[in-house]
Amino acid sequence: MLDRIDHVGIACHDLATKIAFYESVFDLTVVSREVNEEQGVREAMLCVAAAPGGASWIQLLEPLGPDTPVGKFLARRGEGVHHIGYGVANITQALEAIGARGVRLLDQRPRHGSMGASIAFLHPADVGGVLTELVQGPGARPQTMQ
Ligand code: V0V
Ligand code: CO
Repeated sequence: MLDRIDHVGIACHDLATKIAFYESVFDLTVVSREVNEEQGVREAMLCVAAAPGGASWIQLLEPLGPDTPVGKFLARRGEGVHHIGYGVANITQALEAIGARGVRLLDQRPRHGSMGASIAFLHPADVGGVLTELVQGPGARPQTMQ
């Protein structure tokens, strides 16, 4: 059901500072920058590798305010890994199957995600404390490093 690790989301206080860190220390490149009002984030995607199954990304997340998922996370835990996003072929089918197995769905239906993807979150308390995101990428999503 889970095809690959699409991205790892990392919460940070200042996006520009964190981008500069990942670029200078790891030679990564920002592929996309977006503000997602619905999710309460300003985010950047940095391409890690173009493996045969598709690229993966580091998603740097800065909150748009304190009363957002990432804002609350930063206040409670500080900077660090916020979620794991898994690539799925059919997000609607995956949600239905996972929900039927007793995991609470934070999103009953897919929402708009980075670079045109469809995304949906699973409750971390039902996944061993890991906020888990399902990602169905559109054909247009870049699969190579740029
Ligand atoms: C909160 N908790 C987490 C967590 N955030 N546990 C693991 N990982 C996280 N990231 C735990 C927290 O420690 C508490 O556990 C409990 O959940 C309630 O925390 P809270 O601060 O009161 O927060 P809530 O309940 O208001 O909201 C928590 C959830 C919320 C997970 C429900 O953050 C949410 O709906 N997240 C999904 C949307 C999201 O994260 N969007 C930003 C990324 P204890 O202390 O009770 O045990 S957007 C994105 O990834 C995009 C756009 C993309 O990929 O394209
Ligand atoms: Co994400």
